[in-house]
This record gives sequence, C-alpha cells and structure tokens, in this order.
Amino acid sequence: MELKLYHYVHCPFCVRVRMALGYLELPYVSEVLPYNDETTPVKLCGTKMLPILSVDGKPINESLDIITAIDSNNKLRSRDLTSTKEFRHLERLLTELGANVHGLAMPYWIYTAEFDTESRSYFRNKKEIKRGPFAKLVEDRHEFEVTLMEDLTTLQISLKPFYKSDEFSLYDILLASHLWGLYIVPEFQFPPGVHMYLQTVKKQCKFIYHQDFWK
Ligand SMILES: N[C@@H](CCC(=O)N[C@@H](CS)C(=O)NCC(=O)O)C(=O)O
Repeated sequence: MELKLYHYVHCPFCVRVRMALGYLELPYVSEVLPYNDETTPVKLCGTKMLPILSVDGKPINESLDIITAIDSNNKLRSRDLTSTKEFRHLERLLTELGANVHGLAMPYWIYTAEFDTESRSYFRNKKEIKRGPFAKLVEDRHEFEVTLMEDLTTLQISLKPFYKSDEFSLYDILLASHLWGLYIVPEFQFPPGVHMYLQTVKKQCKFIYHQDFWK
C-alpha cells in the first residue's frame, strides 16, 4: 500500500492521522502543504481542507474516514468506537477544549517553521474573521489558560492511564492530537498528569511534531 499524507503540522485533525499512521507502523510519504496552497487540496478532493491521505493514488479526506481506512485490523478499535455514546461525549469535550486551545495557540503556531510570510498572513486573515484580532487573543491569553487548566485538571481523572481505559485506542489519538499544539505556546505548562499522558501517547505513536523540518 503506497501512502502519501498531505497535511498541516499545526492541524489537530492532521496530527490525528500522523499519530494513527505511527501507531499502526505504516510508512508514508509526508507532504506539508503551505496553508495558502488552495490548488493542491482542491485538485485532490474538491475542497481546501487537510488532512488528505492518498492510498495507492486514491485520495481520502476526513480524518476519521482516513483512520478507519488504514486501521484495517481494527487495532485502534476505530470500527467499534465511533458509534458509541462515549465517542459523542469525547467529541463534545474536544469542541470545548478546542475553542480554548485555538484561542491560545493560533497566534504562536504561525511563527513556527511551517509558515512563511504569505502562508502566515493567509492563515491570520482567515482565522481573525472568526476569532478576532490575534493581538487580542494574545492579550486575553490568561482567560484561555484559566479555563483550559480547569478542564485539563478534571481530565486527569479520566486518564487510566489511557482515556477512560487501561488500553490505548482511537480515543487517545483524538484527545492527544487536539492538545498537542499547546506545546508550541511559550511558557504554557500542562498539568503533570496530562503531560505524562501525552508523552505516553507520543511513544505509542512514535510521534515527532516537527519531524518534517529535520529530515
Ligand atoms: N472534519 C475534518 C476537519 C479538518 C480541518 O478542519 N482541517 C483544517 C485545518 S485544522 C483545514 O484544512 N482548514 C483549511 C482552511 O481553513 O483553509 C477532518 O476531520 O479531517
């Protein structure tokens, strides 16, 4: 099976797929697209959205569809878990966490190696329409952090050591990928239990956030 992943490094949905590929030990060609490249994703899937995984030349988008397609032996239990009540609960939690993660992290993501001047201003202009000026997000940083810390402190109770389970599953990939981008935020510190959890997921998935820039 020939796999090529088109992705953005900061994007939690793309990180999901990278984590799943790593966990399943599937080798793949990695292509980080500049955020302002509209042509490539539209050509592949008709819409400007990543991740896209090309499987033997056939492009698939939607992170969960991609993971289900590559989890052919159901090692992540992706076939069973996406229809559970727990899955819907986790999705709501991710949406809640996501609002604060994005508010806090977006202004910092754009100064990582993934972005150049053009892609940075494309991203910023697009996201500021929804979230307001990045300068204001940075100014309000403390508010995002307070809410996040409350949620993350509560979350620690659910890590047994994996999300509500002693076994690693798709849920851990969904959760860890949504939180990972916070490591980019200067001086941000995860509650110790969440940090330990993320490091365990990292090992399981052989995940290195910025590996594309150190080849
Ligand atoms: N439902 C999609 C969501 C993917 C998604 O939201 N990708 C964002 C990046 S985080 C994207 O490609 N946005 C393109 C844009 O806004 O220009 C999935 O699970 O794959």
